[in-house]
Amino acid sequence: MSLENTKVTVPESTAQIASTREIYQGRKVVAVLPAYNLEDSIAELVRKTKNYVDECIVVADGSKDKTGEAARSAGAIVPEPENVRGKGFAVRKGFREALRLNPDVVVLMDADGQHLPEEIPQLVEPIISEQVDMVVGSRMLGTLRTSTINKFGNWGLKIISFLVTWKWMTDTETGFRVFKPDKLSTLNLSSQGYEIESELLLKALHKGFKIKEVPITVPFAVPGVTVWDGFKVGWYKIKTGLMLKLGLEKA
Ligand SMILES: Nc1nc2c(ncn2[C@@H]2O[C@H](COP(=O)(O)OP(=O)(O)OP(=O)(O)O)[C@@H](O)[C@H]2O)c(=O)[nH]1
Ligand SMILES: [Mg+2]
Repeated sequence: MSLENTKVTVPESTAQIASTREIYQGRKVVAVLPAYNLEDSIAELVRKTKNYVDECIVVADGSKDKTGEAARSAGAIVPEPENVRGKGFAVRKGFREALRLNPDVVVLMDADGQHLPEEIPQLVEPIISEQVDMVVGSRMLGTLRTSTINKFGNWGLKIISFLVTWKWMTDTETGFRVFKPDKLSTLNLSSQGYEIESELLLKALHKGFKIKEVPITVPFAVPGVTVWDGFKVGWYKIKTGLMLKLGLEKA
């Protein structure tokens, strides 16, 4: 073998990753990824995500396949999965696990490939440089790829959110969000299913979090939520929005 062939070259992407991470200024960034039946793709996503965070927590609860094992062997922290379904349950469990690690920043990201790990730094940046409390990855400011019915549903949910909060957000249903841990830990969260996105936003707004929206790219559509899920989320927003206003629900 010639020396030429054994020469180690640093791939440009590695150098780029290192320079992107300079944005963190040494802060500890922990990601939480709820993952349901993703055993074929989760390892690759964990490897990519670990380029941009210090720890990657995969919550595989409810999965019928080997998502947890696959994530763990790729280097993720996987809290022992329970046989409980629901994105909200998984997200809350992931947050509890993340907060135990004393992070400076907590990233919440979908694990089905619809969120790009390489976009994590641009969502973390406002937490560090602008001292905001929560960053919301907006598919409407960036690129949204989902079914027409889901796009329609997203609009409806956005309008309901506006009516109950009187604050205009371009994307109220996104699952890509970044938090300051000391703020996140004050939220009283109890959602079991897809209402978790609404609960996080309604309660953060109610508590007066400083929030910034940043464009994100959704590279492809993956069937996830159903029309029925959309109705349940809409009803949750109306109910919780009013209860928060009347002081009957703790933010
Ligand atoms: N552990 C766990 N994760 C879940 C569960 N339900 C959804 N997830 C994960 O939560 C993330 C978002 O769920 P999706 O079903 O894709 O919902 P969505 O992206 O809001 O909906 P679409 O716009 O239709 O893709 C994905 O990473 C899922 O794997 C669940 O019951 N348990
Ligand atoms: Mg999805």
